[in-house]
Amino acid sequence: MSDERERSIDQATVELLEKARKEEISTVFSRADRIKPCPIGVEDSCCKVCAMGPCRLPRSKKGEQQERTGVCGATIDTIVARNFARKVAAGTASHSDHAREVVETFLKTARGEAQGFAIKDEVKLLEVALDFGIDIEGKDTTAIAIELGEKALNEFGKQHGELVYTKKAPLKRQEIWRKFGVMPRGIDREVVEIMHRTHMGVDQDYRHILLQTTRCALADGWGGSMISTDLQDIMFGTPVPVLGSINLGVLKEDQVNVIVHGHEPLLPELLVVASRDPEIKKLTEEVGAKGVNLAGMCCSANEVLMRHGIPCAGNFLQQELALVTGAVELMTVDVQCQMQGLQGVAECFHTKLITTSDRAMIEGAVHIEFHPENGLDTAKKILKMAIENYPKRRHAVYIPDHSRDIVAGFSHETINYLLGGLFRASYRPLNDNIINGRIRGVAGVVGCNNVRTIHDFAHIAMIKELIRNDVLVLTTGCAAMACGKAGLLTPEAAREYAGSGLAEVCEAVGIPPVLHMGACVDNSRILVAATAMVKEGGLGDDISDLPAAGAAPEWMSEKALAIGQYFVASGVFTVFGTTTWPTVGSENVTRHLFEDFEGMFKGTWAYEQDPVKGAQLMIRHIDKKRKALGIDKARERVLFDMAMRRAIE
Ligand code: SF4
Ligand code: MSK
Repeated sequence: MSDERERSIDQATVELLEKARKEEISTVFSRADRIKPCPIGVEDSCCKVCAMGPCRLPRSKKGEQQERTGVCGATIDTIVARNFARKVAAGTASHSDHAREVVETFLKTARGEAQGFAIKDEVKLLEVALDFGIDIEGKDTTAIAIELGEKALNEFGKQHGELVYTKKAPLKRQEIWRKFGVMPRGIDREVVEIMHRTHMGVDQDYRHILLQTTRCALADGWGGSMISTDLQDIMFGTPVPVLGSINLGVLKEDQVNVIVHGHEPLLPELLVVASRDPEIKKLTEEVGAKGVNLAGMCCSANEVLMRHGIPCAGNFLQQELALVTGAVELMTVDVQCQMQGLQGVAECFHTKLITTSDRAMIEGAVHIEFHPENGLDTAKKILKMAIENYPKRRHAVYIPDHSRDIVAGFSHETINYLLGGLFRASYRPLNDNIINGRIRGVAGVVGCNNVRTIHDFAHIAMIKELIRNDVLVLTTGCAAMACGKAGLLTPEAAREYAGSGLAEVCEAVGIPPVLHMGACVDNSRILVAATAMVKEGGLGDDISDLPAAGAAPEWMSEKALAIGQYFVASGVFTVFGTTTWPTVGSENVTRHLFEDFEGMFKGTWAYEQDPVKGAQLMIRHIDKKRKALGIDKARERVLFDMAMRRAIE
């Protein structure tokens, strides 16, 4: 493997990569050295949808004209658009199937059939019930929750009409969606329709395919993801800022280490409860451990971090390395972003890998299925297994001494409250600070890690450039964790890294310049926050008018493409990074997404490998929007005298 220090900017990762190399343990990093990306696949110029192919249609290296059609006559534009559409469908399906599981558990909770779950946030229950048009007058919590659960479940199989949550978007945005025929009808229907349209010999006009791709992505952002976030908040509590810690140094040599990995916070919530059970504590003492140390990985980590302050062991590229410490007794995985390579690493140690979803098994792993009806019993069973495994550690443990304190859990509701105060919760102060220029704009920087680039580097380089230029950053997923490890998720980071205007506001309110808003499905919180800014007034009448931009500089998953597509369709300028953009095989498709979409949806894609240049593209876009709003002059006048400082305090 190439020098470990070139693979990550995170020292804990580098140290464990060195350990893995010395002990000849296969990881995603070593496998990436062995397997080079396919040059045709990388530009998606390959069609495999029928058995007359696969048809490979790479771009000519010398640029000469050549016929680029498959055996059936499908053009390269159709092929590339079909491939892109299928990726967005897979991403939408993933977020939305997660949401379905949440809704079904929510319904069981409301009916008293789920063990260990409860309706924790009744205020949010009422708010969401009203969004769904439920008459709450004279009904108790149980009745409202059951009705809400049934209506939410209906969103998946609905065949006609419009998804309920699309009504939350600014009116102008809804009109745009209707005008282009991309208003999502039902979540499952939009995914199924992509699979049909991209079957051999169906939809063969790339513009038409990309419209359905957009409708499907909107069913994710304003459907599956938003439902998931809201019902999780009602069941587990709407996040408020909590103190936590992050990085592999959160593992404890003298404790039973259990890592929750994946995306659905259902079992992880119960593991938190079970870990505090006296019986579990007693068993832990009996094996000579000082306690059960629950830690999170990937988006499950974000979920339990922001609701319980459970430490976060790391992000996507650190999942195998957590096991390389030799300190992990047990790791649970449910769905999404869990590498099959985990089992190979687990077998090098005493670690037990437990698959818990009926939709996902890994060969060699132990399967203990989670069902809400006996969820707490399952959680205890899993913890007991971990405790029994503690005395079986057979290697010297090496836990890198790297972890950081962070503040996480900024929901839309919290931002509203923190900036506006308990009795006048509103986005007014945020909008005012954007209008007066202290805050230049807002950026959502989200998404994964990708082993084809330096771990965490692009996230941090981009975000530092943004906050240095007074752009407030909202972050989720693995990007949020990268920020935590780099020390950007503390209020003190404002003074150290932010421009003077942003730092003034952050210090006055006591918030970090980068706000951790949760897991991948919680990108819906960013949509809600953007809509709240529009509704507050003074920054235009659509999301596309806001001085705002989005980015996923280290994306890797199909879910990231679905997220990007719904951000673009919601009017956001969205920059993706890493080594390539998946539609480069077709100039027409790429031009349509990168240029034509701006005219249609007032939001567009951009691709930039260099994260600092990517940040500068976002800042240019933000400045363009400030100019259009007529607030560009404000920034020039901002000089932070004492009177202004007092005014924001
Ligand atoms: Fe080739 Fe057409 Fe079949 Fe695709 S659908 S594999 S382009 S023949
Ligand atoms: S976990 S989708 S690697 S953000 Fe949501 Fe991280 Fe990307 Fe998975």
